[in-house]
Amino acid sequence: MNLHIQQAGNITTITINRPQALNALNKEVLEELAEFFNTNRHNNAIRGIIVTGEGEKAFVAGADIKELSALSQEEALVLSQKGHQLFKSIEDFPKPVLALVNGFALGGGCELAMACHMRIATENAKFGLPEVNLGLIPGYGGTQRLTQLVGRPKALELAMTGDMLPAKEAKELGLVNHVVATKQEGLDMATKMLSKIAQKAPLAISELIKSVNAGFGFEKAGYQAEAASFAHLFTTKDFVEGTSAFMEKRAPNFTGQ
Ligand code: CO8
Repeated sequence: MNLHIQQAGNITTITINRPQALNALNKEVLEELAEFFNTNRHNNAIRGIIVTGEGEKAFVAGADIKELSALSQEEALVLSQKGHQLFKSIEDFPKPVLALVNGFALGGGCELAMACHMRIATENAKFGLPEVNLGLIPGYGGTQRLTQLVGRPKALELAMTGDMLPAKEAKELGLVNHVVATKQEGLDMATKMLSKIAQKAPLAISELIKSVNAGFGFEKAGYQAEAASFAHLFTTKDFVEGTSAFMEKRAPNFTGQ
């Protein structure tokens, strides 16, 4: 198991537990998350969920780059579409899902945090979509959700530069709800907020989530375009160069091929 799942009263905490790879999302993590969110959609014992990463250094440092580097275009398309479905099932989950972002939330990690309904970040958290450093673009809905959250110019700036955004700046942009000093403080705040929501009418909360999401059009072309472009880039030399450079711990030399 790559997920550590704890139940305290009616609140469930899911901790992604691959600290040796900064909690990067490999296929197993994605499958375990899908299993949890599909199985517990109608579980009345759960009234709120906290998603976090093991340790203090990373929430999730992205998709697992070693795994990505071996994928074909077809496999990348399938994985991206599966990721879209999983992240949509989190976004549409009928109970509040809150990301407690403790450190790096990069690439797929930032995309996971953005698919949650709310985000609390520790002061050391850093958000970013650095896929361009690998010759890629975000493949788990980041082009759509970052744009929804911070607007087109800032989303394009962040995704084109690959820069990391510190927690306080992320809050100023509306990417983060609250910034706290420590992970424990974040857990306390998240628990308090979810406990308050748990006292409201559950059907009203689920209809609220449904209504807010209905305005954002998952069925529109953006997600499909993202998956197609993401997969197309797997056929390029720059993708091979970008992922090789990461694994060899050196700067990439891109040629536009
Ligand atoms: N995947 C796999 N392993 C990783 C990842 C990752 N994303 N991030 C870190 N690791 C590993 C490192 O390789 C290293 O392993 P080892 O000790 O065996 O060398 C270990 O974690 C610790 O990392 P570092 O030594 O690099 O730690 P630093 O403190 O020096 O740096 C950083 C921390 C800045 C976070 C750095 O690790 C980094 O840049 N990581 C990659 C970030 C990134 O590019 N993320 C985006 C990935 S692409 C993506 O998410 C696409 C999403 C869409 C997917 C759709 C799928 C179809």
